[in-house]
Amino acid sequence: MSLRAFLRGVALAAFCLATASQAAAPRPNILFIMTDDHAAHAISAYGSQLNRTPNLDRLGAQGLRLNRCYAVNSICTPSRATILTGQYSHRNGVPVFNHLDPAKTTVAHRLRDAGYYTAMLGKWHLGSEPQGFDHWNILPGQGRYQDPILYDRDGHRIYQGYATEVITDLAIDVLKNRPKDQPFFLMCHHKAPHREWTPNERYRREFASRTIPEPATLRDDYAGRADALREQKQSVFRDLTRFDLKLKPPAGLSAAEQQRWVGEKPTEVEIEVAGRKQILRGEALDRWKYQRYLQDYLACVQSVDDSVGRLMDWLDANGLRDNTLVIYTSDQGFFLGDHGLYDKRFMYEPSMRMPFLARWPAQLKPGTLSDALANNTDFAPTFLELAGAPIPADMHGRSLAPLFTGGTPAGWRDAIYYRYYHDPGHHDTRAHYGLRTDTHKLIHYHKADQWELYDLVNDPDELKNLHHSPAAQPLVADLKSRLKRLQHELGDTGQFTGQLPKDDVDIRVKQMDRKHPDSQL
Ligand SMILES: [Ca+2]
Repeated sequence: MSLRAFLRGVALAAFCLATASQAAAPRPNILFIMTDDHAAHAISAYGSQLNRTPNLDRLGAQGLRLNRCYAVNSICTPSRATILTGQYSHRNGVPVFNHLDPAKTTVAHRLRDAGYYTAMLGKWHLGSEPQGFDHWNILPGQGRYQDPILYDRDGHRIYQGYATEVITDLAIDVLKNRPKDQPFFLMCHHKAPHREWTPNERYRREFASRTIPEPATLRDDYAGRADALREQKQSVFRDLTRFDLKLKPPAGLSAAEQQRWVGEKPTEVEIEVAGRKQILRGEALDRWKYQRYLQDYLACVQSVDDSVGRLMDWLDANGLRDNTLVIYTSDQGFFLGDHGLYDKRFMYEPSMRMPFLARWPAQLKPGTLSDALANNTDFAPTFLELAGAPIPADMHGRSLAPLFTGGTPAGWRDAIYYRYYHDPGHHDTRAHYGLRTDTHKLIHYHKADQWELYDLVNDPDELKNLHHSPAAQPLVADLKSRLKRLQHELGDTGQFTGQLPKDDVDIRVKQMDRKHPDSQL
């Protein structure tokens, strides 16, 4: 059966279910696995030069790999709100780290109404309690890597172990205990590999002895680019703290002094090599910082890869392989030393790009690839279409189901609008917006009124700003007019300033945080 015929069948079955309570056609279960800050270029299926991820590769090889999937506001909380609502930040009301209004209808409500069992596990980070889920058990705020606290409707408890493994165990428990007469929608959200990149002990040791290749743009001098690149505070060489680098405070400091010490950004570090002490400064320290950062980050990714393998194996062993759509993604990308950076927020490819791997043996052929421009507003409409539920008109995204046969369907979107708001925010990243087409990217840092234009075909690393090039002026004019048109179509009138609203976190979440100050929001 073709996907289109299948979807027609699903719609018919949903209609029958609604009218006569008859047995539904086999709508797919949906296991949505999302990590925090896992860049596509740290997955071997996406050509990583840094690590091997055999389970993620298996997931993609058995189904679909989207090569151009993007976050429309590349930061944790807004991306999560976008995924749940199918809307850009200016419509869902979560442009920065403010909370998702619990009165808002999300895709979870809609799937539950369509007959799905809905569950949410792990990192939530939306400042209010999950709504629309039959079951939820979440980390408060960022959560912690070791012995995480999770809480549900009834309270909280500490789970012994490493967060990625704990959340995987909980996901398997949910799958075991779910009602068997309903399809399921399970969001399994890991904390990893978010900063401060604490691996489990096995992978910490394994990666500590590795030398990770440096990216070509690690020492980018930002020549010809906007001031924002010089103003940011997410530089691998300059802004990693002793805490990030896992340096231990000297003996004899008080708790407050220890906290201050680990929060500082060291310009000199003493290490021990083969029993001999050595002081690192300058370029040697820069190289060492990059290695320490990537060793820990990639070691965290390795546990995520194991988790995906365990979940796929469990589905396979329990008769759920064929009709479960397993998706792997991350809330956005991340700079892995690219342009000298370690965070996200910017519209440059390493940060804006999301991995998107999916397996659904009943409908997706192994090795399916698509270069179509997809984004995180599309996820909710995709789930609804597969569930045979209507897609509300106020969702910005469109179902990705037409990409499930590979390639780019006729009439698909030809550009993605992006907007980052949080300014001043963490890492002093300037607010900006822009357009990403198949071949070019236009960025406007509107506060300073500085523009960048990149030719993504000939300059995929985004190093040559062509905005002022005379030859590019017809293209600049065309892209600016397309950008304006897209803002209008999406209804972005620029109403958000990017300031974090004060006290904008639900009171119960706040109380949880007071009880557990180590789980900062
Ligand atoms: Ca994130």
